[in-house]
Amino acid sequence: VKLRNQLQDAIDNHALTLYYQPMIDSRTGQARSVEALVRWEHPELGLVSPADFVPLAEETGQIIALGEWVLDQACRDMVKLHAAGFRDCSVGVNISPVQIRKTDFLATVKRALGESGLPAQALDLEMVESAVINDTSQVVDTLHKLRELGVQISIDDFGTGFSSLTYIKQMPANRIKIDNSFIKEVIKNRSDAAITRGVISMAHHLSLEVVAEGVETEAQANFLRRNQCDLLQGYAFSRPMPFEQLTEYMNLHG
Ligand code: G
Ligand code: G
Ligand code: MN
Ligand code: NA
Repeated sequence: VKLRNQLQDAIDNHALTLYYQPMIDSRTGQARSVEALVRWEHPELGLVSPADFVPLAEETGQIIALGEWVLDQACRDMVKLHAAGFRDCSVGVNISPVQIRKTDFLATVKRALGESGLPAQALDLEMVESAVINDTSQVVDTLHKLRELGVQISIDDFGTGFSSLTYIKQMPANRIKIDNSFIKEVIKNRSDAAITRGVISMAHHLSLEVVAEGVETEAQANFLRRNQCDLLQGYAFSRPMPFEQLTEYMNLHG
């Protein structure tokens, strides 16, 4: 209860902040997308990871207000980045299944785009496959309407959880993000290597782009480049950073 009240305070008083992690084009080496990752600047605990409060916020319903703040802030930041000259950069925003199931989600996204002035094409909603489990048709319908607006959709943590290849057929996605659990041992483990290559090939046959997450070493990056993975994200390139640092980073790598 205490954490729940504190989280409400944080949402109301903007004690939340967004960090950004670049995704690197494997061919050009340039950053052409960034993922927004929320952090809570807690007065006593310091910087709290979303892994420690997003599940709570999903239980209490606070994820709706939190998610709207994240979406608005990410759009505003990206408009600033575009104004600084990086107009081809898109922003990935993590969307909880709880958010996408709310009937006014489409209106929320439209409002965030309208108020910020960010082109829909520069917004990329990252969601896990399980978001479309259960009330499938209504969610899939919302996803199609988002795509019609020009918004991009990424399937996050691909290959984990209760995933099924049925969802990849139903979700009107542009991109797949291969979960970092496959990338971790991709050099050492033949199964992980085979799965990663297979997912890249399957995605390309479905006309989807592929992002590898959790790329920590040059050897992993080389493996992924060799196998035509489109975008690389991970500590090998950059840790998530505050927006002020992102502008500097983009001046060097954008
Ligand atoms: O960087 P990291 O520790 O930030 O993220 C931990 C987890 O929290 C990841 O699964 C990530 O997808 C999730 N996450 C990060 N930011 C957000 C957000 O703004 N909304 C939601 N729903 N999840 C987020
Ligand atoms: O679930 P999602 O893919 O949105 O979350 C991304 C998570 O991966 C975040 O917690 C982010 O901080 C973390 N992350 C980003 N790069 C790396 C990396 O190179 N290695 C590891 N272990 N985690 C990473
Ligand atoms: Mn993500
Ligand atoms: Na992931």
